[in-house]
Amino acid sequence: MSNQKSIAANCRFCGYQCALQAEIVNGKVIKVRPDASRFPYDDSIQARCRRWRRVPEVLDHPQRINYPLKRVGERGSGKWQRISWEQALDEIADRLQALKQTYGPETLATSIGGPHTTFWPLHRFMTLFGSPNNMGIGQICWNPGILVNAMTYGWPIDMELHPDLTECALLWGVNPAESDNSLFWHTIQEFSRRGKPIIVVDPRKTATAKLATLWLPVRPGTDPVLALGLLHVIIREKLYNLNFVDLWCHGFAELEKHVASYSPSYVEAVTGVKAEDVIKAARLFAGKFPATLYSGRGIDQLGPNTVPTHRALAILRAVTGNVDVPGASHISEMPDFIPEIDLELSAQFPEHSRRNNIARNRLLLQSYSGYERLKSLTMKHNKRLPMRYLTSAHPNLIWRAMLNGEPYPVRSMIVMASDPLLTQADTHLIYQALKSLDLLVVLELFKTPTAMLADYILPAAGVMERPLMETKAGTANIAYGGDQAVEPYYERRPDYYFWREIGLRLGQTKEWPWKTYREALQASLSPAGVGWEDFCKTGLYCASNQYFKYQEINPQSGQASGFATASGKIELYSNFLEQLNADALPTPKALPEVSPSYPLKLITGARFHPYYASSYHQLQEFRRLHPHPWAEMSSATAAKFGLEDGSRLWVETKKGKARFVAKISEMCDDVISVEYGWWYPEMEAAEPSLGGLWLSNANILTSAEFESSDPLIGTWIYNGLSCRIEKIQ
Ligand SMILES: Nc1nc2c(c(=O)[nH]1)N[C@H]1C(S)=C(S)[C@@H](COP(=O)(O)OP(=O)(O)OC[C@H]3O[C@@H](n4cnc5c(=O)[nH]c(N)nc54)[C@H](O)[C@@H]3O)O[C@H]1N2
Ligand SMILES: Nc1nc2c(c(=O)[nH]1)N[C@H]1C(S)=C(S)[C@@H](COP(=O)(O)OP(=O)(O)OC[C@H]3O[C@@H](n4cnc5c(=O)[nH]c(N)nc54)[C@H](O)[C@@H]3O)O[C@H]1N2
Ligand code: SF4
Ligand SMILES: [Mo]
Repeated sequence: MSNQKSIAANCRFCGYQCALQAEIVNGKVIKVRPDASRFPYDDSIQARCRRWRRVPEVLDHPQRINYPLKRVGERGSGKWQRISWEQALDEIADRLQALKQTYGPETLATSIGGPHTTFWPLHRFMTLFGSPNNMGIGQICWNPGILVNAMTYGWPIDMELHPDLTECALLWGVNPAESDNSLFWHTIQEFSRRGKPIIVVDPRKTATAKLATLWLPVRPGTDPVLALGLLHVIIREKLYNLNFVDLWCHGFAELEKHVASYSPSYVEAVTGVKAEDVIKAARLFAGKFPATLYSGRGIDQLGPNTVPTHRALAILRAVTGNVDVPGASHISEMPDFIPEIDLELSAQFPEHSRRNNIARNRLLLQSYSGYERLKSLTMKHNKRLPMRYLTSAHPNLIWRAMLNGEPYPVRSMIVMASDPLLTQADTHLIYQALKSLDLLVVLELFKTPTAMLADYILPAAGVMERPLMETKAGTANIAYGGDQAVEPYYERRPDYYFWREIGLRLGQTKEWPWKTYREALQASLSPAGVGWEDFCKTGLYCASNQYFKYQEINPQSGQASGFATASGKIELYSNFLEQLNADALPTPKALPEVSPSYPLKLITGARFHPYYASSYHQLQEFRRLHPHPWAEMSSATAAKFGLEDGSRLWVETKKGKARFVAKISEMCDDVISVEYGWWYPEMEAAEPSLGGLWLSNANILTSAEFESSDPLIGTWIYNGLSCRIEKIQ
């Protein structure tokens, strides 16, 4: 007799984690449907989403990895032997121990990517192992906004968009129509239906921009100039919030002087946005209250221009009084549950290991010293940011250390839920680096191009097979998630299992008290006074947002608590940056030159459905819906190069070339926007093909050279590179 039941669980094919009911027969999910009884649920979101229906298919996809695999042939030859978890863990632990003895703990690096799984077990392991070389995408995703807002406001802020409360929305380099087809996008549509003004800053007229009252087609990478132009108009026309600026902002006079030269006509010349639109946008944004300002990866990936852009946007919110105001933003709180920083055991990370960071403290902010400086501010309000992600190593230095042993040899890497060959910059460099390793371990759902080069591939438990608890890395008092629906299929295990087992084998005996991932999550939630089962029932733990907290009187000092900065105010003029010998006011940096041989500007990586970075290319329905890697361009640009919709073309930069299919879109002229994450899982899972890695992979075109990255965070350029194109006959 079949054993049938229905279990509450969540989708995790994007960060929204929609509530589902899973129908289980004999331990396998045969069907899922939306579950209206739990958070987050929205039938109109699920009606439009193509991903959740594919849960049963992904769970038992023929290409899933089900057992630990050990390489038996040459690296990359595609020859594998199935082994037991015990054997895999014992062998990996032995090899890590031997490498550590020879080279020191820094010889182990790790790689993470988007938030597909919980990072803190990896970070906890690395802390205890003694290596500072956890590496990810922090420099170009999340960290710039977190670090800049923390130094400007004393803590990161969460943006708000309420159709009732908010009066204007400025969306800067963010395209939720493709990247967040859930609540945020839904709210923007509602906002637009109500006739409220939306301003979108994006070189492409995206589906989000199509809803806008005003679309500002900025030339890639010129954003700080545009933002300073808006500030110029707002200050010149006295549209700022005088009272708030007087009481709560530091350095207005310096700012006023600083933006004086960013006249609308100058801004037009640099950014391509018409002077009259610069004025219109400034008046619209400053003329409505409350107004919200969201930004996305469009500005996180501008190399040295990312920090000045974030700073200018932080200032734009401040001078218009849109900080800690319902409908605009709130300064978030530390969680009631155990924060990420404690789960990482960062307090135990020894000083000598910190000093051994691979950048040798050359980064001013994304470094242990930068972190400590920032912590001395946030601690004024008793708050601590997560440490490991905000100090994560610069990938370019890791790849180089693998190849040349400088500043020390990095001989091994553990890759979890990421695919560096497709999603990190400079594929050729990464390929050489991975090939040179003594030990490469990959925890994966699928045999990705990176996994194809591994010594061991370990089968990870994915959606429905493990519990979920998402937490904004401990920067806010919110957790959402739910339980697993089934035991992992075959011999898959949650990532947590791997880190704990390796940790135990390497002597980390006291620090892994929780046997299962569920127990670990339960323990981390317990200070909030919520049991795991209650949490799973609702799918959400959060406290209500508080506003105008800076006005609250601190009982000890008898004074308003203000902002956790050196001046106690929002720092328009940044004392923090001044102390680091960096620009105290946002100052645009030179853009990569447009040369006659590379006359076009390149965007690599604007999001598109139904894929998610390098994921889901195995699903035939998705491939039918979206069969080609597009290179978008305006009709004028296409005409210049004899291209039309569907033409095949090479896109080439100084780093290399890759092929795409032309798609004519409304966007800035002389700009090419290529999709990223493309590979072909149906092609051979071995060298030389590596699943079609070398065909249409956008990161063949990019580079993250440390020396030309931003000196504070290490941000490199994905948007605004110089390129050329050529029709494939
Ligand atoms: N050129 C360019 N490059 C970019 C970007 C860009 O805009 N342009 N964007 C960058 C950004 S913001 C990000 S976040 C990264 C994303 O980069 P990645 O995170 O590397 O890419 P994904 O395809 O999202 O996920 C990688 C792998 O995670 C696996 N996976 C999913 N769930 C689990 C799990 O629970 N456990 C384990 N072990 N594996 C799992 C999937 O099978 C998939 O192969 O790309 C970055 N790279
Ligand atoms: N479908 C899908 N959804 C995803 C992902 C995915 O891979 N696929 N990835 C997830 C991840 S990891 C992240 S970080 C988020 C990112 O979410 P978003 O930030 O919304 O994503 P992007 O599409 O990378 O960037 C937004 C916009 O920036 C624009 N842009 C490019 N260059 C510039 C520039 O120089 N200036 C300005 N102002 N804009 C520019 C692009 O045209 C694009 O429309 O999405 C998440 N959601
Ligand atoms: S929006 Fe779609 S992909 Fe994202 S969690 Fe919900 S159902 Fe899954
Ligand atoms: Mo990301």
